[in-house]
Amino acid sequence: MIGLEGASIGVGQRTSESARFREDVVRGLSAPRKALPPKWLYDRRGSALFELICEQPEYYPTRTELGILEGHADEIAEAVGPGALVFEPGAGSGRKTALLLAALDRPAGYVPVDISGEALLDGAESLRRQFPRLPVLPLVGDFTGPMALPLGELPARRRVAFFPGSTIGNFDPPEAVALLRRMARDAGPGGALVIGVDLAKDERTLVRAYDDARGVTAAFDLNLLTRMNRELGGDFRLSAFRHRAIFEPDYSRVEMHLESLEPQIVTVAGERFAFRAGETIHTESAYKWETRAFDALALIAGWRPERTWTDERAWFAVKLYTAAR
Ligand code: AVJ
Repeated sequence: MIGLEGASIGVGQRTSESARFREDVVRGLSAPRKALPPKWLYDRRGSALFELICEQPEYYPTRTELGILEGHADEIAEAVGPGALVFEPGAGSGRKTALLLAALDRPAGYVPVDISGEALLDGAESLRRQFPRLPVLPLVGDFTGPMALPLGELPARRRVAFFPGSTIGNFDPPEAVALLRRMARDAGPGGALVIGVDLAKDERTLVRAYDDARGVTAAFDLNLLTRMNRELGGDFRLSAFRHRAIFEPDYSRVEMHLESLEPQIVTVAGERFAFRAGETIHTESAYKWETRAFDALALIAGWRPERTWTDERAWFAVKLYTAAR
């Protein structure tokens, strides 16, 4: 249980977050192709840098999705129906959620879930101020792992998973299916899913979105080295690495990498790891879906496609699914 000043509920997890971080780092840096799960990018500073990324001119997803949610809030609310309990795995600042909650007819409650306790509580606080009569129950925990959401405690006409931001794009398809399936189980019979999905588009636009001119995304990526130094006694020199974003057409995904600029040995988590010059740590994938391909993925996970809302360039989609019995 990770309770924060009694303001949130922890979701029983066997190992502490720091032990999980250590495990992931040792496993990820020992692999022939070094990689780390992207969730570790989001410590307090990482979450703040991500908010700043969302304001960069090159990072179109946030702006585009907000536009879709604003432009179609009434239709989305109509399709979701009255008395819905909204739960949000990986809840962020709450701006998108506020748009949805404001449009919904008498929502039964809101349950944000996030690994970053501070960011979660800030977001929950802001929503409580905006919707003083709405029950808001933040849960600190890693939604990518097994966790029991106490949703049964809040009676509702319907449970709705809200998963905006194209966070689903950070998961390889098998993991994405597993995650969507878990959301279907949590939403239960008659449940719904409102999900933001970033769509495939030209490579230049995609790569620039993950390598902005001001270097905010680079700082966000490199912050993972700072975090390993601080939390796992690492000795990464930030000047010996650089951020890179590449598009992998075979996987239709953008990849973020931290590239070692020289041959070097780094100590972290009490172990030594050798890097060749040019060797990278793969820190994140962001899949860019075709809307029909994503529907097929969702179907495998137990979700039937109902509606798709998109922008005029068809760069981003907000999609509504209902639980397929
Ligand atoms: C929060 C997962 C949507 O993949 O676009 C932004 C994270 N990483 N820039 C994304 C991110 C680099 C972002 N998501």
